[in-house]
Amino acid sequence: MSIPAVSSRSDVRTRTAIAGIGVSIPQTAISNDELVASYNAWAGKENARRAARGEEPVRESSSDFIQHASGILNRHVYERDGILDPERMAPYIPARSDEELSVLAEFGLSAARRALGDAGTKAEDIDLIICSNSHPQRPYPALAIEIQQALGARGAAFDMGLGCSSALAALHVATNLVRSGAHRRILVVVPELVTSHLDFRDRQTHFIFGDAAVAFMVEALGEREERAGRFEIIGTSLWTQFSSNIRTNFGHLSRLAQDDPSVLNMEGNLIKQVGNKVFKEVTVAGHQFIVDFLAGFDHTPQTMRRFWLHQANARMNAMILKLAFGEEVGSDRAPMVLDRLGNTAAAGAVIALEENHRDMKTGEYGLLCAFGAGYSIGGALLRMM
Ligand code: CO8
Repeated sequence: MSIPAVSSRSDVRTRTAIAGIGVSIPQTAISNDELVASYNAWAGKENARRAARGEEPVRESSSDFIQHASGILNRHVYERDGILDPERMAPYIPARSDEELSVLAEFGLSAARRALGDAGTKAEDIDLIICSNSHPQRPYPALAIEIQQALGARGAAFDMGLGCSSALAALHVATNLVRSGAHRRILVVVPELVTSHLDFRDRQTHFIFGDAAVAFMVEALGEREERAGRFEIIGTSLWTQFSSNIRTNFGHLSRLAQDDPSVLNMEGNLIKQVGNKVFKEVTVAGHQFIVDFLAGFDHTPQTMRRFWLHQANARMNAMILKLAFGEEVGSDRAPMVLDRLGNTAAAGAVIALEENHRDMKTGEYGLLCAFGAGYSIGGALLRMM
């Protein structure tokens, strides 16, 4: 896998800052033991059916494996009962009418309002909203426009996405739109209801994901303006290379591939991955991206006070940092939220940032970096003002 030189510093025009961050985590949670018990109950019934047909049985899942392989102990979910019901193995989220606020708009708004509060900004002062996530609710109307209307923001709004790098991709776009002078204040909203798209009957992936929404405000800074406790965005970058190792095929064409296009069969249309290949490839690509990206700003991993990395797998992050640093890096330098929240897709790195920055001193640097399907990697170099 080749990682071409990442874009380095551009001609700095308008300076930019992350003016506020909001996080919304559902209250209900599922432990590894609960998840494994429901999977194994389903597997028991499934294997009785398979035995009757002379088919290979599915293997049981285990909490020990999950904890050892991923570092995940628990995940928070939008709706828990349906997931744990071996007859259903999916959250139950009732349909809403077109007149009601849609589920993902509501979820995103809960984080957006917190980001506005944190930034001390009124909705009418936002001039662009970008909704960016790995599991969008629908193609149109854009969820961002629904959020814009619910907040009472002016200007425009649009949706975009780049797998688990969606928040970083939107930060890259927003930063450069503010830098160029096209917009002054952009709200990025990232609602990740990943359990809606997860196959809880797939032993490889059933334990990985949780739900969370985040939002953050990207704002123009004056030429010499410093805002204590906020981050200046020094630079951002994206890298992509096509891979089907993490993939979902769900889309409008899914129904047409079936004999009866009026009934949607989700078989083959949920999240799937070749986990061990992804693991190997992201460790190489991730550490190289980090080293090259920072070098573009005359920085090294050693000059970073903190790393807020994508929260997919604790072992994976440890390995990426060991390759980048040449030594083990502790949790103070690279905090994890994955143990209690699971992989919350594009929200994870931003949650790590929100929870772990208040002790940073003026002038210290940190790297926000996400890895995702695509493959994709996004990075942002931040300086505490
Ligand atoms: N319970 C018990 N045993 C299990 C289970 C389970 N639930 N699942 C698998 N096993 C068994 C397997 O059957 C196998 O046993 P055997 O050798 O007897 O056949 C053994 O465990 C090992 O299987 P794997 O090799 O599949 O397991 P891993 O050690 O690789 O762990 C993980 C699986 C945790 C999924 C791991 O591969 C992983 O985390 N991979 C990284 C991918 C990832 O993080 N995915 C998350 C979603 S994608 C994402 O967030 C971004 C990824 C970044 C991509 C960007 C690239 C540049």
